[in-house]
Amino acid sequence: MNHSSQANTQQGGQEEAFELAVNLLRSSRRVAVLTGAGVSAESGVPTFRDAGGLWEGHRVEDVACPEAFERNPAFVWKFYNQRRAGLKTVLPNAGHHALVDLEQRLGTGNFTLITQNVDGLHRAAGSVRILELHGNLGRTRCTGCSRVEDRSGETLTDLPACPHCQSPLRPDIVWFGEVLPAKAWEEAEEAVRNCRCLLVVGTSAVVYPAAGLIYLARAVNAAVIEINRENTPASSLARVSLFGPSGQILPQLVTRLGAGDDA
Ligand code: BJW
Ligand code: ZN
Repeated sequence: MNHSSQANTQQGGQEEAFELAVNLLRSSRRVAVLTGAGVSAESGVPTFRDAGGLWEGHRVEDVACPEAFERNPAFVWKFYNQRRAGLKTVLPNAGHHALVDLEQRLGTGNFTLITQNVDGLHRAAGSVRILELHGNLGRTRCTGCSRVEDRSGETLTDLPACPHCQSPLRPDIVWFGEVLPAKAWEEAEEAVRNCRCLLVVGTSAVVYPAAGLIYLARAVNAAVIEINRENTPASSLARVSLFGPSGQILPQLVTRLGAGDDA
């Protein structure tokens, strides 16, 4: 694909980039969105790699894995319990709300929100068609009987046991080396295969297979629009890049999209 029409650099061109992004969205009946931790940053949820890529002194890849949980489940649960507690006080931001507006504008049948986030903020904002690729921190999964339960809002111990079979519980999230939930992944691939435009928001685009969806979009000739504070591996695949915090860029984009309605 020829990139001569690629718009915006960090130096300038934001106005032109908005215009192109609005035109691409207007001419796309089906839109898919891939979000990452950056979309929740303005809600106060920490991202993974912005703060030096460390997770309590370790690389996230070394700790967010089943081996770490087997080695020291209490240590891992302590970390996730802190994050679960943090989620009790966070609220969706203007970026999450703008994606709700976008879904309502396009109609849920033409819109799929694919998220790598485990914080549940898209649902809290009111998005309907959401595919959670990496699970949800509010849920637990039993390592014995495999039951998945919504325990959001509850305080769990650092070694919680299944109320049904007493086996250790784990967070219902996807660690490195684990497969993504099959249904969510299949539906994500299908949504991207069928979309005309993929909006990639607040992700470093380094974790696979999620990042592979951006390549899939290009393979089916869908236009990629990236919203991020900085360049990522997705930038070179994007038809247009909008630089800045998604809590500001997304509402501007969706407002501009609506502004043409009366014209
Ligand atoms: C803002 C902003 C603002 C900040 N506004 N923007 C090649 C192909 C396939 C797989 C692999 C491969 N190479 C390696 C793999 C394996 C691995 C992988 O991808 N590793 C890479 C790191 C190299 N993948 C896996 O293991 C996956 N499973 C798998 O492949 O299964 C198949 C298989 C199994 C067994 C054997 C063989 C194959 C599973 C991946 C699971 C990822 N899980 C995590 C942790 C979840 C639990 C938890 O929450 O603790 O998911 S890792 C972590 O990264 C989390 C995130 O969802 C994910 C992505 O991070 P994200 O969202 O992009 O956040 P950041 O922090 O990286 O970036 C934030 C961005 O926001 C930045 O760009 C900022 O600039 C921006 N930003 N403020 C806008 N206000
Ligand atoms: Zn159980």
